[in-house]
Amino acid sequence: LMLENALRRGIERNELILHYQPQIDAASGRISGCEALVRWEHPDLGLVPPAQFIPVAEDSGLIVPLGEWVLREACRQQVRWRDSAVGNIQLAVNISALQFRRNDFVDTVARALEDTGADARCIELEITESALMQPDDHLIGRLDALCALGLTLALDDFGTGYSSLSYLKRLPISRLKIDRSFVKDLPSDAEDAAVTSATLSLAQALGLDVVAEGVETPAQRDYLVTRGCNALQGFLYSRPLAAEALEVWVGEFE
Ligand code: G
Ligand code: G
Ligand code: MN
Ligand code: NA
Repeated sequence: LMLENALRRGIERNELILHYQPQIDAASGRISGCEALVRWEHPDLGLVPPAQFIPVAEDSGLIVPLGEWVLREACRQQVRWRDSAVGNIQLAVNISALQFRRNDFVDTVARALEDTGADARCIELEITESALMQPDDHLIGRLDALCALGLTLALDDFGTGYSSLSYLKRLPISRLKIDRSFVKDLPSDAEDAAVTSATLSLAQALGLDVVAEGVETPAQRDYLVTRGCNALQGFLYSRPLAAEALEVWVGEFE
């Protein structure tokens, strides 16, 4: 409860910040986008990682205002960057199941786009596989409504749930994100290699792009790219960076 109250105050006092982790387009070798990852700059505790406060935010319902702030800040950053050297890159925003299941979610997203003037085509919402486990027509209608706003959808943590082929086919998603746990022991671990290869074949068959997270070594990258992975994210390129640091990184990487 102490952490919950501190977090509530932290949100009000503007103590949240976003860091951005670059995603590299496999074909061009250039930055194609970033994943926005929230951090909490606590006045006494310093930089608190999301693993320590996202669960609290989810249990308390604070994830709703927190998630709305994250979405709006990512939209504002898209606007700031599009006329800079960083350019019109895509920003991916994590959406919690609790946010997505609210009836006002599509309106909240529409207002964020409208108020900030962000280019919807440069905003991607990452929804976890587990949040879409049993998608009924109502939830699929909600996904369709989000797509109608012009943004794109990615299925996060792919492989950790139990997606079936028929289920994937019904979802209006553009990308799968291979969970970092499957990338970690590539290429030597036979099971992880099987899961990632199968995911890449499945995605190709369904016309979906794939981004792999947790890419740390050239061997992991080569394994993934050889099998058709479209984009790569991980410490091999960069850890998540504050906006100004990302600008410097882009200048040095190009
Ligand atoms: O940045 P880091 O790798 O420490 O993130 C840890 C976890 O916190 C990740 O699983 C990530 O999905 C989650 N996370 C980070 N930022 C957000 C956010 O803005 N919203 C939600 N719902 N989860 C986030
Ligand atoms: O939501 P998710 O946990 O998938 O978000 C990405 C998390 O993974 C962040 O906490 C980020 O700091 C972390 N991360 C990003 N790239 C790497 C990587 O290459 N290796 C490892 N071990 N962690 C990473
Ligand atoms: Mn994510
Ligand atoms: Na993830």
